[in-house]
Amino acid sequence: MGSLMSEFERYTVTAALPYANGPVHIGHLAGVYIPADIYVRYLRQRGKDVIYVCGSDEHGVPITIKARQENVSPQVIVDRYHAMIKQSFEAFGISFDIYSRTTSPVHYQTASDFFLTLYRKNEFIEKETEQYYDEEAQQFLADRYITGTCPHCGNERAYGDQCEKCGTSLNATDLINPRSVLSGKTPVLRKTSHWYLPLDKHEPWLRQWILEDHKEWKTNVYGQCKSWLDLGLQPRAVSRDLDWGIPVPLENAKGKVLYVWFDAPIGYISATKELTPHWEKYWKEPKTRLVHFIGKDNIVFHCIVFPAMLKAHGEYILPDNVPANEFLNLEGDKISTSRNWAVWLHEYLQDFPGKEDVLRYVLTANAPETKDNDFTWKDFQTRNNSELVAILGNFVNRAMVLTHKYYGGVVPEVTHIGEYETEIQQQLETLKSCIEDNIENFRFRDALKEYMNIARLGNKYLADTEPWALIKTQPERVKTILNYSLQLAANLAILGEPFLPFTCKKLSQMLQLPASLCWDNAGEVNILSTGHRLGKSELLFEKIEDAVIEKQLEKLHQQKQQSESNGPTAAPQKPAVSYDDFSRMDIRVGTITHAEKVPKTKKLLKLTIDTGIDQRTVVSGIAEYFDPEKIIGQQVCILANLEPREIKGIISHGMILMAEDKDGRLEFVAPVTTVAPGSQVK
Ligand code: B3M
Ligand code: ZN
Repeated sequence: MGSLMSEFERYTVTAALPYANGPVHIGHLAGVYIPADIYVRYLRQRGKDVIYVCGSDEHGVPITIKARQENVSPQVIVDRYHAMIKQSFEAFGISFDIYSRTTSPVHYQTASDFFLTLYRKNEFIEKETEQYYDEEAQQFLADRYITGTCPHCGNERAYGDQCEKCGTSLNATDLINPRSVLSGKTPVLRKTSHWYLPLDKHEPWLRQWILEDHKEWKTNVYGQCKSWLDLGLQPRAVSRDLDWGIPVPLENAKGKVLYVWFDAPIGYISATKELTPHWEKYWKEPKTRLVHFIGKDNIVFHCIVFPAMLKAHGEYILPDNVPANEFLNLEGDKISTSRNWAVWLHEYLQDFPGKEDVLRYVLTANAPETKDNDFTWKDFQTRNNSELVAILGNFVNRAMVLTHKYYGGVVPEVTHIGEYETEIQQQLETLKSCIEDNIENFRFRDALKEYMNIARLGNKYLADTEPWALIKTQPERVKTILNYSLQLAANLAILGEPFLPFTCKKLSQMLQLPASLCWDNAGEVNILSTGHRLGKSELLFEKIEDAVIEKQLEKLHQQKQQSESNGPTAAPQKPAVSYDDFSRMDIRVGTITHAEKVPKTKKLLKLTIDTGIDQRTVVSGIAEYFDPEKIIGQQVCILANLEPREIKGIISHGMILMAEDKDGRLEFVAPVTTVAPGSQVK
């Protein structure tokens, strides 16, 4: 056993609280919930006192934005997605001891009390700043409620916290032409006052605690903390002007709620309170190991802000480790909810019933532990077919089937222990301790690899000794071979439980293993006693065909296309014009009578238009979209009284009106049925 483990008497394991503003996808599972689940299942198997807590994060702007989009209250949104997320996790065997939510009364109480404790201890500073306020909607605007032009790239739809086009992170006051998402009006700056956690004050001990005392943290985590600390910490506001959240529990705080990142991590504590009356020992005793599993975008909150809150409070332990993962991509592209580029768990469960472990396996084998990683359906298929089916499933199946065939399903005796058997015993011990070491150090991919090596060892043993050939000539030897093979299968059932809980349960039933067996029984070749009767043999995995994979790929691309055509495709409205402005424009229907490419240009066509008043020449930038021959006779709308311009030596007399989508594709604007040339557009 690793020395790490023995220091601690109990474990509090948390997994990041997902926002209840949408369903969960494979990125969530791979980054946070599966690794935490493996760790916790392992600890339980080792008889440790461990709790695994999680719940839905139900406050914050992501929720209110979703609610606005659907025109329902935030409560409707969180109720819907909380139920959905909880169900998906359960179905994948994520074995939380409690899955709570931050709208629970216990959490309201816990978070308010936490705030009050810090307030009374003078751990906050109060500061007045100017923030954007929507006078029509009569409320302060969260960053996501302000759009405007990005000062860096000119994108007209940048948000108050970030421009998604060029990726720059912004302050709302950086935006050119800011507009409120609520009313479309220009917001005004108004004074508002908030409570801040002075992180700068905590910097010295944070530096020591992270950079000196926790050099063992994962490099990505340690590195991010170091750059934050090196930049110098600033006070951070812990309240917001919003109408959705936990009210700031002070008299003079009307309209103010706790900032979502203040209340959410306290959710871990509230969930523990809901779970057990003995919650305090999981949060206050130094012999408890607190471990936060999160994604990389949450590192600063869990390594710097929350620890500062815990320290300021004074009664709590600090996290001993924060094994954050990087991101999982999908088919070479970032997973994105808004672009619907994701494999949603509730859909996977429908499309692949009974294959929960296959996804657990693939996401662990390919986990983004040290760098961003890619999930592809092809890899999913290969790992299923050539690893789960061909290695693990195949080995177990051969051991079971042969035992049923030769010995009526009863474990045969060991007749003689040869060199090969001794070797197997030794390798098994080594592999088991490698699995332990890897799990204890949060290297779950490697742990899974070592686990699969046990099945590889078994396959090799059978292939090398060929019991099906020996049964005629050396029947006594075959008894030993199958006994050892079954012992390996039993080891697979125990040691694989953290990774593949459903499969291992099935395997345990096939082997009729007593429920009392646990981790410490593994690593040995005496789990099954001679004469023990096996259960029925079944296949653990089945092959996944190409057609199934193609269907998923198709679905993925369709999903994305659909979201693109539903998505916000229109450019924002231009400033108002008067009717007079409009009526000065002479727009009429004309017919193209002649068209040719303008030499030495890519985009330009020279058109002759019958406008009903004359035949005139117009140069138009549509050559990339239209073939000159094919547009003769096409009716178009033309702005006839646009001042003539010279383009590439040709006088262009008017402008053809085109419809242009957000990707720059062009289409003629024309009457639905043919009208007389010269008809006016009003
Ligand atoms: N809900 C952010 C996220 O899903 C947030 C995590 C809270 S953990 C206390 O990325
Ligand atoms: Zn930009």
